[in-house]
Amino acid sequence: MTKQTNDATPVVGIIMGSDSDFEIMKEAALVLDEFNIAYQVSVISAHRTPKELEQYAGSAKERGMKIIIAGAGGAAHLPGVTAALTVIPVIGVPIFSKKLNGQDSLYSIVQMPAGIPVATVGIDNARNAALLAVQILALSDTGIMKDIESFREKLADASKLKNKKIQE
Ligand code: RP5
Repeated sequence: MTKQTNDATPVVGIIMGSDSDFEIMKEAALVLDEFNIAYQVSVISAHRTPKELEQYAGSAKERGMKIIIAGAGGAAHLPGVTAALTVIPVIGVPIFSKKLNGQDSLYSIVQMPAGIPVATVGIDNARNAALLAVQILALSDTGIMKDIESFREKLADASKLKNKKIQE
């Protein structure tokens, strides 16, 4: 399954090992929508469709992609194998698993060998993965930088408001 959200060349690839990961991974897409960043969503598995992954990750840079967000659960090799096949940054999202509560996913993604990093967020935290992607893109785009700065201001204001309510 591949879904491209708009006509612009996708700069972020959102991939996941199974369509069962979609409920979590769609959070990343929603964040990128908020920041008007073009992305492509695909289900690709390191185990079930390794040749497709090789093709996808191997051509990502040439296709204009700048960051890949990869979510997987259990024996979660997708982010690591993707990182091995490309030099663009890969952000891994460990997906909650029924048997080991996502700890298997987290450890599989975070324990990469030296030389092939995967920036790993918390279990099911696809939202943070997308925000990190936005921050990386902001380094070379002043418009995105302004947007992320204003997002942070709103976050701080909301927190101050909650604090005020507690004090009252
Ligand atoms: C992983 O196995 C996927 O990323 C998913 O989190 C998990 C279970 O996949 P399904 O059996 O639901 O397809 O590869």
